[in-house]
Amino acid sequence: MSFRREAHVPRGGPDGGDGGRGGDVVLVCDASLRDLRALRRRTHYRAGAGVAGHGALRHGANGEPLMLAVPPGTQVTGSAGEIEGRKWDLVADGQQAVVARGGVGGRGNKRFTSPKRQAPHFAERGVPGEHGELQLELKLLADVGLVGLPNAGKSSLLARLTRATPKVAAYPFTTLEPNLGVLSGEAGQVVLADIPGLIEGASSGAGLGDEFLAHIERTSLLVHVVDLAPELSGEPIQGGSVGELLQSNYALIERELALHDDRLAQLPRVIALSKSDLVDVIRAQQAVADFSALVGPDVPILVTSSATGAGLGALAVELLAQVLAADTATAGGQGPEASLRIGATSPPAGAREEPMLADHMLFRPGIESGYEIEHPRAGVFCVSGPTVERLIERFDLENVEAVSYVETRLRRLGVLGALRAKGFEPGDEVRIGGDAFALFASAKS
Ligand SMILES: Nc1nc2c(ncn2[C@@H]2O[C@H](COP(=O)(O)OP(=O)(O)OP(=O)(O)O)[C@@H](O)[C@H]2O)c(=O)[nH]1
Ligand SMILES: [Mg+2]
Repeated sequence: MSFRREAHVPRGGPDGGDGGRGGDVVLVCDASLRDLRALRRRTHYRAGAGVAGHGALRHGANGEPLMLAVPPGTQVTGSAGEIEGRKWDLVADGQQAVVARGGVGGRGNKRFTSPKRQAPHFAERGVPGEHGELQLELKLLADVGLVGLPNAGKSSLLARLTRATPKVAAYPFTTLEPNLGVLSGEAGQVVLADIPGLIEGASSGAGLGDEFLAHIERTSLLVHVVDLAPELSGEPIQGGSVGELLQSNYALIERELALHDDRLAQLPRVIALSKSDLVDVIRAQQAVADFSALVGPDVPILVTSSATGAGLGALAVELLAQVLAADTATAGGQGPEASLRIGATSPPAGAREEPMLADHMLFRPGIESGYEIEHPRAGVFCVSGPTVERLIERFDLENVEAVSYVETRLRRLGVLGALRAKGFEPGDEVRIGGDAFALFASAKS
């Protein structure tokens, strides 16, 4: 609140400027980041506060927004406060999510002038900004997931197809954490994810469990790696033939995938029959015939060897073709979403509760004008409702002029009329959002 005071300008009039907005807290997707480590050091973050308005109609500056960089693949969930339950999914470089909005500034007294009120001696308070807690989860963003039994040769394939250097060893569960690698072709790049081996019962926790499958939930293609020589890794061929063992190994993994997540089980497949250098051509050919009878003509089946390099070129061509074709199919005239390649990495709409994409999130306080009146005892009325409570919060009710302004607003909202209908008399006490004050206004509008 301010009045112009200057020599030779008597009755300069109100000149209080508005307060500035509080800054927003914004998460920005930064492709140069790989993890959330930078956010470990601090737990509290706040954006800049808006500056109070000044005399001479100077508005206060807006608060600086706080920009926090997160890596692609970060999923964000509001877990407390006003932002509870909101979700964002940051996948593309430069994408932004306003996770908590700054409050709006209060208006200076100049704004409350009217023909009747030429010198308002009150101003409005600013509204507090949003606050709350966020949970940040990083999920790998890969186009292709490698799945199979432990020791099937998944990490060896990743190492041969990309420049990644995952640990490879002749025992199960060599891979404990997912590894990523980039396969480059002329038409583009495809990110491959190698994950730990699955075993029977993984979906209920056996072996390393199936939690890491979350990392390949957003892939668009799975390579199911089947070891052509399981007996050399110590798997007994009991009773049945090698062919039957290969098929039952395949079925076991497929079952675990389906138990983990139906969508994962629905993804397109490529079958890689690995370690072909360890078996004769007859066995490899027989396996191809058996698998194609099982899965039909739409699933490519490739015989590969990470030792000799056989079949790896064909596998690379197949992966590049399938993933890049899926990308262009989804990018076809679908606007910005598809060009971010979200189409290729996120589940189809309706398949599951899909988090909103950061670009499309916009939250405004709902305009809810409802209110309720209670009349606990003679001479006392309690009014509750978001709009009236917000109105009261923003003014100093010790200030007679501010109360008179509030009265006018209450009358327009119909609150005074409603109070009268309940037996309100001028001078009765009115309680709104923790404040109690006497209202003398009549209900005339
Ligand atoms: N001869 C031969 N050996 C292979 C081939 N591919 C993988 N191996 C061997 O098989 C063993 C397991 O290979 P990995 O690539 O670690 O298998 P994995 O599927 O990643 O295994 P986990 O991470 O334990 O699930 C290693 O001893 C590899 O050297 C291949 O094409 N030919
Ligand atoms: Mg491995």
